[in-house]
Amino acid sequence: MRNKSPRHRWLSRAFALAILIVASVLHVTSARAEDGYELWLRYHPLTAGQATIYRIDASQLVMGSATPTQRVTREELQRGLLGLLGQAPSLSDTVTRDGAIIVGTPASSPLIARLRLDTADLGHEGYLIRHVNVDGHAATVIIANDDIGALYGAFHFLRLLQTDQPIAHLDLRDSPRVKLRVLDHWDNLDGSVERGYAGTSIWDWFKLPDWLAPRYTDYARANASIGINGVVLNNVNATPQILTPVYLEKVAALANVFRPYGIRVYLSARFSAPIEIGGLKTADPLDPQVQQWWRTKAGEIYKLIPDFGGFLVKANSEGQPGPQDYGRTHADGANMLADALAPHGGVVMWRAFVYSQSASADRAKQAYDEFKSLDGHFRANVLLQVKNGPIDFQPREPFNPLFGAMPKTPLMMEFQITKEYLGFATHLVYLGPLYEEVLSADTMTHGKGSTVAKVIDGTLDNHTLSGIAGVANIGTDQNWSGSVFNQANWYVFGRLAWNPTQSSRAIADDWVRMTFTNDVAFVKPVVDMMMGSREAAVDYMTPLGLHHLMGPGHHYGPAPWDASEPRADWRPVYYHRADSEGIGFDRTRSGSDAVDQYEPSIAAQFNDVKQTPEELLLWFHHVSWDYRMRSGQTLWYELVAHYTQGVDHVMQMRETWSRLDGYIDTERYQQTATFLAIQEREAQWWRDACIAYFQSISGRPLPPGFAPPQHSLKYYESLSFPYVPGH
Ligand code: BDP
Repeated sequence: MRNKSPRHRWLSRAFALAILIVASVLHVTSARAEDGYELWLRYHPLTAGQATIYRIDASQLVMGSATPTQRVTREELQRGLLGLLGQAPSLSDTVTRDGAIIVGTPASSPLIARLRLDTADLGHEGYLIRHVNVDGHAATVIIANDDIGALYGAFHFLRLLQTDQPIAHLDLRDSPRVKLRVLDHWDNLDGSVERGYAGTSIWDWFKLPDWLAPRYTDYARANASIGINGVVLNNVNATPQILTPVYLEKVAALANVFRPYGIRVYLSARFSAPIEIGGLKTADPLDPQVQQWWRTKAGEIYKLIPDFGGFLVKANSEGQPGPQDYGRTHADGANMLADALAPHGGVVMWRAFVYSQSASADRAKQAYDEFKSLDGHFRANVLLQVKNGPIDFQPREPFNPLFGAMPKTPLMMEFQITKEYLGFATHLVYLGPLYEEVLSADTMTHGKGSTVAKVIDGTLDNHTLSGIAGVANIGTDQNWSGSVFNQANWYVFGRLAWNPTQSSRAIADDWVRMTFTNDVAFVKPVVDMMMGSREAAVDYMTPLGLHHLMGPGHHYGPAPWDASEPRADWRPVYYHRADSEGIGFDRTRSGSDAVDQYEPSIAAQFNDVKQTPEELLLWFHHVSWDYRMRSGQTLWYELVAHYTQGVDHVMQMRETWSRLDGYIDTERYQQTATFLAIQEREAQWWRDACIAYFQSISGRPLPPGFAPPQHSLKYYESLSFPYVPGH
């Protein structure tokens, strides 16, 4: 701790007192109605009941407003300080009293330059926040090398206030570890959102470019507050129209709104666009006319959007066109687009989520099989975007074996934020632990400690280009994400994208405080509830390494019996392989040998049923129903126990929530209570349907002490859902 002069101490106390008085005058009950629109940027008065002493005189804000980013930074601080402390700060060029907040860059502010603080390690987006003395006055500075860093710093500072942190002696510096921190919107031009459960698309394409909904600005604020610096506006199952002049004008209008917030726009590009909107006969990446078409298109885009980010491409996957249609490789396709973008500084995010038209022996192996050998064949401005697991955003998957296996290629993580496989809008499932589990997984490819986080932040193989993407859960719902708790998944994604080594619990703690209240009697149980929620979903949906048991097409609810899909590898029965003897997908050396896509020591572990973590048992092994688990119980017993435990956990979450009535506004409280009731009912449905089905296969009696399913298997099989959202 720094030494403080007696005068300074006296002043600090005086401010503390002053602010406490203001705060107590402004004290309002937390029980006002809210609709969730403000997200975590909820600058409501900090209550006098809190123990914090706000040693800050918010009445003086010393900062410039010469650039758009400086202006939005100033607006955000004014809005935040007014809301939180009840005082509108005055703007000033000089520090005339203690407690001022000084914001800017050494280049834009002589005052900041004079402080000579070391900003060398902050890079373009980093910042430092520090308690300093300026002309005899105590002040807080938020300094960066570029305006955008100062905006990020301002949001960090506001977060400290919002979460009740001491701010009197700040000395912190932070900068992002990952370069591209991107939200992927699976939004269609007709306003629908693929796998969207929060209303329709927030992009009002029809009224763009003229009408710029205020929501676009709030969206940009929210993203900037957690460090997101890129957005892909349209679905990976892309229509070529987005690349036509009419739509590019609209895209440019959105880019203009986002630019001050440090956010670049990207587009999903349909590989066959040269045919569909270019009038060419082919989209062959080696055809000079095709190459020229993309170069011209890139030039056209950059004329409108000079900081355009680049293209995201889903090629030769689930029926999408791609280079393989012409006998070319994924590298040929990606490089052709990369060459068109390179002169303008754009990148290609090429997806590794591919699988061929004809179902293979093990779909889990396909991405690795297709891409591993292409390592070293991509241009420098190509990132390979890899889903976290080898199948498809399931409640639990082992990490994708491509992580660590392509050292010469920057691998970009793709997480799903929208809960396509985790209960849509209504289930309370905090995805922080899922993301953290994947990011902290050790690939072992460069010895111990070769975590997935180090692969994607580029440090493991010295890549300067790095990225992480999350499939957005945002729509026109007033609360943006379909439920208040789903906002936490957007939030934690951004925070982990900034620094993938953070703890998801600490992030949940921040989110709860910012979103609801700092009252620990509320914060603690809610954070606990969030932290346990993902494991609960794994338990009531797909315990012990099971996966892909959901309803066909729409993915709502359980359907482990389903064999209706046209492709074998879209059917649950393909994945669980239950028969009278046992259950699970044999991916060992005597099965599909997917284990050998991992580094040898990990492969050996997964290959050995005794060494495989039980949470992934049925992912890698087909075992007998009577297989002895570590608990000494049979697999059949443990399966039923896990399904039951999942439902019990949801009951506990409801119970916890029922004790928290009165801590927050009625609106958000009630909606969460109702959604938890839906979740409990659906968790019970998952459990009962899966147990009924697996019992019909295993022929085993229900272990004693467990309730039988509420309905017959026939009943569960008879349910059909023609109008599920997001499909
Ligand atoms: C699957 C979704 C599908 C997406 C696909 C993808 O069900 O809607 O198009 O992922 O990521 O999980 O391309």
